[in-house]
Amino acid sequence: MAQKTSEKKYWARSACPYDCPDACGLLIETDGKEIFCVKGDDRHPVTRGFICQKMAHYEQTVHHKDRILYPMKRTGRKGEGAFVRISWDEAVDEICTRWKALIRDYGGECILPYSYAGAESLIQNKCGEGFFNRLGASKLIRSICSKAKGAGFAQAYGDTPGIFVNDIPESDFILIWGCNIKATWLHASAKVVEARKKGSHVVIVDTYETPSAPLAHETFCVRPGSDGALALSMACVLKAAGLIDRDFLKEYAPGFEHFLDTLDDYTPEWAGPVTGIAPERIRALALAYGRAKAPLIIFGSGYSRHTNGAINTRCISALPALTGAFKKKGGGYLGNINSKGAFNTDRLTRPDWDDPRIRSINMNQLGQALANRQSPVYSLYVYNSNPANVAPGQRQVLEGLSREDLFTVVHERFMTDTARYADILLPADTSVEHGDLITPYGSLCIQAIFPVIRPLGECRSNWDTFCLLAKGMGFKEDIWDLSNEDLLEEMIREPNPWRQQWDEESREAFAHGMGVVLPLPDPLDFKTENKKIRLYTPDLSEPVPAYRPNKSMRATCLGKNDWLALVVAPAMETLNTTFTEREALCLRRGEAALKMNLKDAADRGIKDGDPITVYNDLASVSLKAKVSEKVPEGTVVAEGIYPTASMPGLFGINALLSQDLSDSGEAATLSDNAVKVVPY
Ligand SMILES: Nc1nc2c(c(=O)[nH]1)N[C@H]1C(S)=C(S)[C@@H](COP(=O)(O)OP(=O)(O)OC[C@H]3O[C@@H](n4cnc5c(=O)[nH]c(N)nc54)[C@H](O)[C@@H]3O)O[C@H]1N2
Ligand SMILES: Nc1nc2c(c(=O)[nH]1)N[C@H]1C(S)=C(S)[C@@H](COP(=O)(O)OP(=O)(O)OC[C@H]3O[C@@H](n4cnc5c(=O)[nH]c(N)nc54)[C@H](O)[C@@H]3O)O[C@H]1N2
Ligand code: SF4
Ligand SMILES: [Mo]
Repeated sequence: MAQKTSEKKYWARSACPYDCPDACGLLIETDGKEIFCVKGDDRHPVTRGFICQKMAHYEQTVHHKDRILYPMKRTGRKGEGAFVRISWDEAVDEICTRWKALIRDYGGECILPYSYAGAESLIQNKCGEGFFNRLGASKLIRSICSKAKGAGFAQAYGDTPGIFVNDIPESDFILIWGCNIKATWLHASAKVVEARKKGSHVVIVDTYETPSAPLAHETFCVRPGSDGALALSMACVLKAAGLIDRDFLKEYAPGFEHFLDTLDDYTPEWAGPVTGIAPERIRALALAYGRAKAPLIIFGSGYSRHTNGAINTRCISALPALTGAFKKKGGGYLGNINSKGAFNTDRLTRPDWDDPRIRSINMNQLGQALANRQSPVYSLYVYNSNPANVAPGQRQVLEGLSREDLFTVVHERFMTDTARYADILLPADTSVEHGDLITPYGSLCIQAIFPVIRPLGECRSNWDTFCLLAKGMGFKEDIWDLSNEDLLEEMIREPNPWRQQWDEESREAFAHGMGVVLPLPDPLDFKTENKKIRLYTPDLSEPVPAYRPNKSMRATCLGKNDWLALVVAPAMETLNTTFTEREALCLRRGEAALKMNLKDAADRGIKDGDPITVYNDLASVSLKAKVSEKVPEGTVVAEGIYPTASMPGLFGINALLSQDLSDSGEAATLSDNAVKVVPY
């Protein structure tokens, strides 16, 4: 990096656009051409000047030697990664010529877009949906992350967001459920630390003792997917101890008696063997929760990535209703936030161009979709995602991506596993090279970001790329003439009822790129049709929250055979496969490993550090064993996602994950798989 004189440098305001609930405010040192240094924006109302290790050296990502800077065309085998540089004109011409022929011969449905939250910022995240609706392509059901949790919340609370993250310290009892909060929600974890200093009691419910464990007084390790049983058993204890707030329920949860009537069977003695937690601990947890003044549950999504993820969400989220926890500041729940309503996203997703006759394909079943010979996918366009690595059923995904008759286009910043399979590779820019809107899923603090530097090489934002492709396809609508920055300006200018509640000062601050908190809803204004919590919903197949065992529980059969329940969890140093270009972070993360209990390892003749084979009916994966008392018997944990080339065998951990979907929400069931483990 060239040395610049300090007079030419200045600090530009920005925010983190990655798939993380925090959406930290950033200050970027730049000369307008390069970025030199990144730090937290201390004027950001939520994230207040500190950021994680991943973004602390964002300049190393932006100016990484491996950035894809030009369009390229494949010269080698699919998957090999050999490409030659071409121009944008050639790239667009080739894509559009192929697509026009495919649409003529097979219809638009043979083209499939694939994207998730590589950029979580609103424009880059959503704009492809409008383009592909216009194209008449197959629709993608984007449910790899938290849609089971979303479906469970929708059934119980609608869009009720819960408390503001800055109010965590108001709670005197915090239950962190299925979330490695220190890794994945840094600023909520900082607030938990603050709460603890003020005397709050902190408990974690997870499948193993995560790196967040030191934040809590106690961790409860549940058998994967048994959370519904734990929650219902807590409810049973609350009822028996007279800790149910019936006045609250009468006012806010009509029909609640039907739910209360089912609770007596869920005793801690029943839940003990199901959850793996001793009955007396369940009883103590329930009593402490029920006696707290403002108990708070912080929801991750980990517990919901199971075949019973949605109903378990209903079970857990019933607890704050039973105790009337919403009445006290800091009480209730956190984890159902959506700030995207602050903008009109229709202009990005274009529901008016959506043809309901066109099929939808679930992103968690990409392998199956690419193997379907009845109505084949002949072209795949990937942006904002790395499905070769992150999607379940990796073996079938890679087989599909290898198909010679599949025309694959990948718009990427780095040579990911997926990019290696591209026929045409397009260069994507980073968040300092374009403007966008930051609408986090962890707080209601939104922000507009503006370009800090010009795009490097010939990189283009997602929006600018779709505009080029639209022109190549001959689309005539005026919208394709808007630049990324024009579109941003229009979206900021467009009136919106939520943002209109701001005073003039907030509006000004927002227009100037500051993070500004949206007006917070009244915690008792439940965002359902009748404004009530739904503990009893006769029109659902499960009218009240109930315990339904998940798939891995049935396979492992409560530890009676040698199957183990496989949980996939996030790594502290990386964000899914984002940031895996950063050598220092990867070194800190270490090699791919499977965490397993001492006894499970000994039973199989495995010692810490041994090479092992982990397998099921889907695939066989080579890993290192990390023997640890932090993982309970019967459960094994794989933290992080590793580039397949770095794995000792042919596949990564996702080859062991099935393409099964959750009970509601059509979500991934990433942590609901059983495996056998043997020495290599
Ligand atoms: N450093 C870092 N930050 C990230 C990410 C990352 O990969 N790394 N990922 C980002 C993404 S995509 C997301 S969605 C967010 C939020 O990610 P979330 O999924 O909401 O939260 P995590 O912290 O990943 O929660 C996963 C935890 O759930 C646990 N778990 C799995 N199954 C069960 C179960 O059955 N019961 C219970 N109680 N626990 C279970 C796992 O052991 C793990 O500790 O984080 C984002 N932030
Ligand atoms: N084993 C295992 N599997 C998992 C998970 C896990 O914890 N363990 N987590 C699951 C979860 S919660 C999720 S959300 C998914 C995440 O799956 P993905 O959303 O696919 O996440 P990433 O692997 O981070 O890939 C995002 C890609 O987008 C690219 N990108 C970033 N910005 C832009 C941009 O502006 N334009 C374009 N075109 N590309 C951009 C990045 O370079 C990166 O390669 O993975 C799921 N799979
Ligand atoms: S990844 Fe998350 S914690 Fe790190 S800077 Fe971005 S928003 Fe903040
Ligand atoms: Mo996610």
